Amino acid sequence: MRTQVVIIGGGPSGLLLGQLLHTQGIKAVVLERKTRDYVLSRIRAGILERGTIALMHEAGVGARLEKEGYVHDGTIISYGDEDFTVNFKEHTGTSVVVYGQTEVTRDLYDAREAAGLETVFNVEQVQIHGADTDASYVTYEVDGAEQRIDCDYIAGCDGFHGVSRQAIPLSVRKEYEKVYPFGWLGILSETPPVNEELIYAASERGFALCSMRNENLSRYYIQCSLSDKPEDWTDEAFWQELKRRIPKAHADKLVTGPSIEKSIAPLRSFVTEPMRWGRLFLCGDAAHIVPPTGAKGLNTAASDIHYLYQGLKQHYREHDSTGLDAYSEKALARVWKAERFSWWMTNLLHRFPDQTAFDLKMQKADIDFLRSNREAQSVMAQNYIGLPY
Ligand code: FAS
Ligand code: PHB
Repeated sequence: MRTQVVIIGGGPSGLLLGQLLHTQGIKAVVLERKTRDYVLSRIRAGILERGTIALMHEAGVGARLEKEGYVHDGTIISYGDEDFTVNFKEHTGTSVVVYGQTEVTRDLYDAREAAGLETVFNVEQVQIHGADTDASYVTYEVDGAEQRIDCDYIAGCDGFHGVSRQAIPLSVRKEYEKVYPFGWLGILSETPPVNEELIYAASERGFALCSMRNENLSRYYIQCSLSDKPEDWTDEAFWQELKRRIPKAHADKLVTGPSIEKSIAPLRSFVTEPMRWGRLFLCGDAAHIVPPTGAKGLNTAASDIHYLYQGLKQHYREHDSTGLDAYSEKALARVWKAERFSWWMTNLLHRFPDQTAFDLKMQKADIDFLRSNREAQSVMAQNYIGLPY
């Protein structure tokens, strides 16, 4: 079999690229290790930047997002019992939209199936061959039978634990990593959100985040120890701890209920350079990871896809490969700014086990400066709504 682009990974990165390429008649096959339902069962990102929203429309899958997404003009930041609002729209003229990654992925799968585009599920033993030659191809197994797809290009959209990044030789690849000494315990509950907009809460007991998916589906997180397991936390224990970390005025309004999903995500900052090796292009979590504090994971995957899509479109339509040649440098320039913002928000709002009394004073001074300084709030707003592509 032969195609123009093999996309390894049927998460948001791979599906968005596949849909964008389809609008240009560029052929692509998506190889996914799991099933569609398994991919959709993952509860992950919740906030879409303006650039991601524009790409969803460009891919022809923005209708439900327009109808069901919740426009948020700003967010609350709290410290103990005090809180203040950072108004993105006031500072930038732009908002963000709350629309879960699950729904983004669902819309993309629905569109892919409606267009009759090929997705191979339950693939195993995916291997990349000849990426640094003019004869690249991918082999994989389905039901024990080996298959081969010859292709012009390979998009490695297979996430942090995929095979694509490993296909780049260690002599070529340089990795940067910071592992945070805590995780996020997240729950989903069929309860009304405690507040119309998000609450990012710093407290002496640690970080908490109040988010949502719709008017009767709330998403909450609390910073937890890396040694914690979801089963260590009863729902009641979670709710009590969340109430201790958010301002009393909000805690008193919190509607609790049974969790319908409970998971712990470790936090890390990670980047691999370069994001291209020959005919292989890394996109999204295959190339970089951010702590979810800045809501940048999914949105930075989207900007990678924008750059790669533009490069492939230019190559196939104009026989011009300058976009592809510039991909890694352009994508990394924006990736590192997202890494910085996510690292900054994580340091601003979380309790670190080795913080000294002086460190805590610096953290509090940082939050007080953000509260009282318009320019500081404008800088946060520009990063949160998404820096330009
Ligand atoms: P993904 O990991 O989503 O998708 C990769 C796909 O490749 C998967 O479907 C996988 O099954 C498949 N795959 C892997 N290996 C393969 C192989 N060898 N062959 C074929 N397929 C293979 N971001 C936020 O902005 N906010 C959040 O709150 C947030 N929470 C998160 C919580 C968790 C637990 C995790 C892990 C991430 C979270 N993220 C969050 C980040 C997340 O949203 C990612 O940025 C986003 O999923 C990136 O999408 P992809 O690059 O498509 O990678
Ligand atoms: C979410 O709703 O899951 C969410 C929102 C904002 C973040 C992280 C996660 O920064």
